[in-house]
Amino acid sequence: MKKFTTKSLEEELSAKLMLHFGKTAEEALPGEMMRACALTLRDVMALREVETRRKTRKEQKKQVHYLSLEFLMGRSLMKNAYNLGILPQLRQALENMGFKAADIFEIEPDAALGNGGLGRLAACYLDSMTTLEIPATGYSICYELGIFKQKIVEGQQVELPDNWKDLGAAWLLPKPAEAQEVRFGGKVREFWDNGHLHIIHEDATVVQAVPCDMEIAGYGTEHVNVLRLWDARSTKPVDMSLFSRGEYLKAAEEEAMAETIAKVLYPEDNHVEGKSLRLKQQYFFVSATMQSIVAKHLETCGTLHNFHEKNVIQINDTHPALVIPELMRLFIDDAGMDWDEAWRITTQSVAYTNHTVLAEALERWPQDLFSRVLPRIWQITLEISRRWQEKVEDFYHDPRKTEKMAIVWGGEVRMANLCIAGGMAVNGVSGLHSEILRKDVFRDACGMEPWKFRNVTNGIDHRRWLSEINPRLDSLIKELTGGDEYLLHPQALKKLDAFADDRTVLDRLAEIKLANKRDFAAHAKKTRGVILNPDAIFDVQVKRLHEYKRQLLNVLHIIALYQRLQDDPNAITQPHTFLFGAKAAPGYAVAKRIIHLINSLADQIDHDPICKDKLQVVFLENYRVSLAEQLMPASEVSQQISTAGKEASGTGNMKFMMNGALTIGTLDGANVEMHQLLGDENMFLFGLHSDEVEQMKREGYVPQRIYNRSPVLSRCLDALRNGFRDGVRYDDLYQRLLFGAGGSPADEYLLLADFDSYCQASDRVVRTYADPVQWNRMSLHNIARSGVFAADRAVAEYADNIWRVPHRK
Ligand code: 26Q
Repeated sequence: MKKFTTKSLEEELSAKLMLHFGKTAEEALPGEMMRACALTLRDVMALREVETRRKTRKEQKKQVHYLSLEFLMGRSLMKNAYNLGILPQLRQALENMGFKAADIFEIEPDAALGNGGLGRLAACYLDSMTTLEIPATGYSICYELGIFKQKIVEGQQVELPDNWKDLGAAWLLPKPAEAQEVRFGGKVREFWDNGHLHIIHEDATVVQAVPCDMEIAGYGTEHVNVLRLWDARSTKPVDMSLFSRGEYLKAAEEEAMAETIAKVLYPEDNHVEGKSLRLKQQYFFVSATMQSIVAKHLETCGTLHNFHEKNVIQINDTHPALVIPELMRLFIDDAGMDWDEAWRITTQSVAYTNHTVLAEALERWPQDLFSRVLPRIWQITLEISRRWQEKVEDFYHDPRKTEKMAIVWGGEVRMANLCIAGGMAVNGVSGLHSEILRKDVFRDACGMEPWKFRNVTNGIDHRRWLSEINPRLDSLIKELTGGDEYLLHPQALKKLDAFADDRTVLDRLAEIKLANKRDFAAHAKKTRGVILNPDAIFDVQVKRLHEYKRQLLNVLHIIALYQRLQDDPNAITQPHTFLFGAKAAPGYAVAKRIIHLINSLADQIDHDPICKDKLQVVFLENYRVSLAEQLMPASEVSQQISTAGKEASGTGNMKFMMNGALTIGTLDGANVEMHQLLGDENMFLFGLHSDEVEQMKREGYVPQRIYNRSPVLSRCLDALRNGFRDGVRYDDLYQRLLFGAGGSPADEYLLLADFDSYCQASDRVVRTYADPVQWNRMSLHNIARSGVFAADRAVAEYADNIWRVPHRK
C-alpha cells in the first residue's frame, strides 16, 4: 500500500481536480477541493475494503451487522485523514496548493442522518468496530434530508431542510448491482404443492433499494468497514405498456412511494408517532438489509443452517425490530425451512439494545396499519406472538403477566416485546438503566429468561472527541503519558492521575482551556456575531430539548442568579456564561416554548447593564456534531441534570469529561458510573436519586407546597410567568410546573423538588472555580478517568459478551 507524502497528496489532488472538474488548483473552488480530497481518500479506503472483505470471506469470519435508523456521522474528511494517518500531510498539501486547510474542512456539511444520542452512538461504534478489526457493516437509510437545520427567528425555532447530499455525497459509492426489491401492501395467498406450503405475495407495491456505501477507515489498521445506506427508487421506468394492462396506477403508486421513503429522517427523539411512512422506512431498510445478508451468507456457506454462527444482527433500539419476522420470512418462505429451525436460528442471531425507559418512546404499531402495509410480516408476527404467549402462560400462569409481556395485544404490536422474544440478548446502555430494565420495565421477561438481560455502558470515539478536536490537550497527554498509547488503549489516560500535584501540569491544563475558549469565542464571533468573554466560566448544556433533560431547571436557576444580581450588583464576582444548544422536535410545543424562553432570558440579561461582565446567556443556533466539536474543548461546566431514572446513559456527559469539563449532575444514566470513578470530590452531584423520584411520585408529589415554602423559587416562577423585556409571557410553563396541563401532571420531572439542591451545587461550582489549582486538579482527574467511556471499551464488551467475535486487543 502506498503511503502518502505531502507531495504525492498534492499530485493526487491535482489529478482529481483535473479529471473530475476540469480545473487546476488555482481555478478550483473550495467545494471542489473538498470533493477532490474525498475522492483521494476514498481510493485508499476502497482498496483496503476489498482486501478486508476478501479475508472475511476466505476465512469465513463471523460478521456483525449493526442496524440503525440513524447514523449521525458528522463530517468525514478530517476523521478519515486522521484515521489513515495522513492528517498533517493533507493539511500541508492543501496549504501548499493555496487553500486554508481549516476552510476545506469547514465546508463539508455534516452527514446528519440522526437525531441525537442514539444516532451518534452508532457512528462512534462504527469507528471502534473498524479500529478493533471486527468485520462489521452498518445499515441505514440514505435520507435525502437529514435532521433539519435550526434557525432562531425572533427567539423561536424555525426548521429548514438539510440538503446535505450536494457535497456530502462525495463519500458515497452507489452499488446498483446489489439492489434489492422490497414489497409492501397487497395480499398473501397460500397454497400447498408437493406437501409444501407456498406463499405468494400478490399485488404488492415494489420499491427498489439501492445501496450507497460509505467507507469507514479504522485507526492504526488497514481494516475498512462499510456503512451501507439504502436509497429508494421505483422499480421500473414509467412503462407505458402497463397503461393498457390497467396497471398504470400501480406503477404510479410505486413511483410515489419510492420517492417518499428515503426522503427525510423523522425528527422525533425519545418520542414515537405511529406514522405509516415511518413503518415503511423501517421495513424498507430491514428487508433490503436482511435479503442481502442472507444472499451473501448463502454464497459463501451454501447453507443457512449455520447462519447464526457466521452472523450477528445488532439492532439499535426497536426501530429495526422487523428483522425478526423478516428473517423468519426469508428462512421459511424463501428457503423452505420449518418454523422451529427458523426460530432457533433467528433467536440466536439477533440482539437488541434499549435506549429509553420513557413510555412515550416505546414503539407500538396499530395492528390494522401493520397488517395492511406488511401482510406477510403480520402473519408471521402473529404466530410469533401466539407461541410467545403460550410460553409465558406456561411459565407464569398469571393473566396480568400474559398481558404485559404480549407482543400483539389490544390492537397493537409491541416492538420491545417482539425484540425480547426474538433476540438472544437485551442490553441497557448504563448500569442504572440496565438495572431499571431488569427490575421494572422488563421485569417479567427478565424473570422468565434472566440470561438475556445485560448491560453495556455506552462509550464515545475518543479519537474524534479528544485527540482530533482538542490538539492542545492531545499533545499534553502524549507528552505526559509517554506517547500515543492512549489512542488505542484509552485506559492509559489513567497515568495522568500521577500529575495531580504537579503545578506546572495544572497550569498548562488551564492555559489549554483558555486557548480553546479563545478559539471558540473567535469562531462564535465570526460565524454568529456572538461576543463571548473568555474569562467567564463556560457553563454548557447541549443536547436535544426534552422536558426530562430539564433545560428549564437550568433556566430557573439563571433567573434566580439574575434576581440575586438585581438585589445586589456585587453578588457575582466571577463572570459566568451559560451556553445552550438544543433542537426541539418540530411537533413538540413545550420544547419549543423552552427554546423561546432561553432566548427571551438571554435578551433580557444582554440588555441589563447590571449583568455586564457578570452574567450572560447564549443560545447557540443549530447545535450539531460539527458545533459540538468546536465547543467541547472550550467547555468548563457540563450540565447533566436529567430527572434521575430518565436518561438512559447520556454520551455528551462523556465528551465533556474527556475534554476536562467538570460535571454538575444528577445520579442518572452514566453519571452514576462517572461518580463511582471520580468520587464526590471530583464532580458536583445534586438532586433526588432514582428510587427517591419513584417514591415521591407514588406518595403524591405537590410542587405547589415547595413553591409556597421557597421565596427564591416562587420569585423565579413569577418572573417566568410575567416574562421579560420582549413582552413574551410564559404563563403556560408556569402552569405546567405548578398545576400540570394537557394530561401531564404538575411538574412531571420534579424540577421544583431538585431546585434547591441544584442551586447549592451551582454555588459549589462557582466557589471551586475561584480556586484554580483545585479546579484544574479536578479537571485532570476527569480526563484521567475518562478512558472507560471510550467506545473501544464498549464495543469490546459487545464483541466478547454478546456477539462472540474476536477483536484486536
Ligand atoms: C421512533 C419511532 C418513530 C419516530 C421516532 C422514533 C425515535 C427516534 C429516535 C425514538 C427515539 C429516538 C432516539 C433516542 C435516543 O437518542 N436515545 C438516547 O440514546 C443514547 C444512546 O444510548 C443515550 O445516551 C440517551 O440517554 C438516550 O436518550
